[in-house]
Amino acid sequence: MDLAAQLQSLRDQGVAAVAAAGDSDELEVLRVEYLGRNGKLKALSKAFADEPGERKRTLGPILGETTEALRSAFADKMSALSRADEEESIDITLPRQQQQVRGSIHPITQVAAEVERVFCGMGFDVIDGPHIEEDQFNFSLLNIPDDHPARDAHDTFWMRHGRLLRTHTSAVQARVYAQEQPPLRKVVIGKVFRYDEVDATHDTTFTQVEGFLIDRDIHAGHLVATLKTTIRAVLQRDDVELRLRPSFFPFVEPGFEVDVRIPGSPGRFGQWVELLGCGMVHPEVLRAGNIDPSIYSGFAFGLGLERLTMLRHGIDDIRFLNAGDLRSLHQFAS
Ligand code: FA5
Repeated sequence: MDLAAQLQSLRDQGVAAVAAAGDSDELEVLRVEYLGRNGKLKALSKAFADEPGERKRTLGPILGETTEALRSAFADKMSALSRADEEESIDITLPRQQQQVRGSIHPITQVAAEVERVFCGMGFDVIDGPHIEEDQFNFSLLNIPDDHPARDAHDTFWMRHGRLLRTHTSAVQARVYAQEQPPLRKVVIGKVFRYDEVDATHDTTFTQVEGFLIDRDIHAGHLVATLKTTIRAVLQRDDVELRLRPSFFPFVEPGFEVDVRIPGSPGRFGQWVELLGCGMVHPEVLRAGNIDPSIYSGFAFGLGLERLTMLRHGIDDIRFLNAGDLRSLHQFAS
């Protein structure tokens, strides 16, 4: 076969082989075979060099075309293979990406923020206290000595060294009275723990809002006005009714329980619902904190935040709030 025919056949074979290459490894082997330093094209180029001058004029363009055809066949195949590699890196067998679920603020946290906002507006400081409390702050400094029957209503989880999970946020009152002198205006929002039977309005872990104000000439009118302002602002309605019932708490005198009702509301909230305990801080409690009750007086209250949240959103079972069911909680996303 003369050189022109050999070049022709090298071109056809090479272009076909390159087109059939399955991956870049196979292509590299072909590149060495055809275009390498000792490859087939090099061998024919040497044969071309041995041709006489006038044959070179005819064969030159054929050699050029063959070289060009092979090179561009390799270049095209190389880019086709790398495109395919990129496409393959998307694994269509993987499960589709989950839709991004946006979290939302828990309804209790939302109402807590609202309560804080209202109290800050009335000049109260927001403070905190420990969940694991000492007996003296939870009980004895609040006029509940060791043998007092009021302890029975506050059964809780006890730890060593007389520590307990606090049963009410009133413990923070005792802590503040032991450290600070009036005027005092504080609000505490935090978890409390009790051995209570769980039902639609009771849980064993719940949240209380404790507020207290100690100053000169403070009377029950200030207490009632503060409660009305707060409850109506948080529930965002002016028609909420409040009812005070005389009640006993060893750390206040007089003491009250406050029920609320939303007139015309269907179900539980059209009826009176107990929301909080309150009263004028007992002189013994002030004295235990070295605050002189002949100069200062004050009020305190402890409100169930879950119950306030239930009123705010018309939720009729407290267990809903801690059930962690996102489908229901998302209804209250703000
Ligand atoms: C107290 O805890 C007193 N420390 C409140 C207080 C503070 C009185 C300051 C006077 C002065 P009581 O046990 O009633 O009181 O609880 C207060 C409120 O917490 C209740 O009105 C209710 O709204 C809520 N609460 C009480 N027990 C539970 C419970 N098991 N689950 C959910 N909320 C509760």
